[in-house]
Amino acid sequence: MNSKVEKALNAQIEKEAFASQFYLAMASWAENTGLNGTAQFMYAHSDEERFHMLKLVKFVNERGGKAAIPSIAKPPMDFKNLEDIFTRLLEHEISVTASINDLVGLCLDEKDYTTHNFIQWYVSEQLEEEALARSILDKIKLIGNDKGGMYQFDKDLENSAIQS
Ligand code: OFO
Repeated sequence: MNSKVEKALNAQIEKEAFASQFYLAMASWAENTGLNGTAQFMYAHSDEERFHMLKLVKFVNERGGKAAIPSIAKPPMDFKNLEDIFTRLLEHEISVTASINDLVGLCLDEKDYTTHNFIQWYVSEQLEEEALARSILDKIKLIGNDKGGMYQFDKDLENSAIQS
């Protein structure tokens, strides 16, 4: 496999692994804060990011490259509130989208059309994840400090985590 593309895919493996840990830290914080719906949502999201990482690991190995399993930086343990965690989630997804876009550019520069094709799945996934994070943040902003609204929001997230 093209060594520049292999290096970039390995960097992406690390980013997906960190995203998984980061959302796991958010899940744990939410669980300890009594926000069970948010916790379920974040546990599920953390699993998804691990799946994104595994998909890359398998692709690199199948294409004759060597997937590097990274050590992962410790994510924060404490968050301020719901708005804080979803703002951070959106910011993180935006940074992941930027690195996916860089990967697309690199594949084109290196004429690696197979990886280019593979990475399109991540392009669509990022689009969905950013849209979801934005719509959740909009709701949180609407609710403001209304406790009843917050309770309902958390319940709704629990249902969406169960369905997804
Ligand atoms: Fe949502 O980050 Fe993976 O791709």
